[in-house]
Amino acid sequence: MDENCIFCKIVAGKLPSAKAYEDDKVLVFMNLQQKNPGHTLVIPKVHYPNIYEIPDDYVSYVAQVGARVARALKRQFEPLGVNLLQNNEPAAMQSVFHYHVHVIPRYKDDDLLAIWKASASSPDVLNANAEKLKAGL
Ligand code: DGP
Repeated sequence: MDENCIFCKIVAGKLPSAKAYEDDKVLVFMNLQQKNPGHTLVIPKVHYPNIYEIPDDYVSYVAQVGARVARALKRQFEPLGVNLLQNNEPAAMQSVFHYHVHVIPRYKDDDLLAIWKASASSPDVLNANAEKLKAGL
């Protein structure tokens, strides 16, 4: 637990949250700003700041619960789509530095997450970037 972390305080019950699920490893609760109705956060109960620090098996478990949440949101809220979004560092829109996955119901023209407007890159660029990544895996 990080005593300055807002999500650790939610896990500890020191701050209120609208919980939908919890077990010994994760907590699922409503995001404060409901970008669309049902906008949910899945967090590990242990404090890890971001994807760089959380262990692989914990990432897997949070992802499994995220998948369950996505299917349940689809059934219960009947959105046209669902995004799972995980931000790391301020440049990537992270504002709370406790690992979390957003699960966001989506609707046509809801104007959220208007990203990936870039045009297609050349095969040379794609191959060079794949090689650069490969060297680090
Ligand atoms: P991110 O940008 O990925 O770090 O998103 C963090 C989200 O956390 C942000 O959309 C709002 C949400 N949030 C911040 N403080 C609280 C809180 O006290 N309660 C709840 N439920 N959500 C919070």
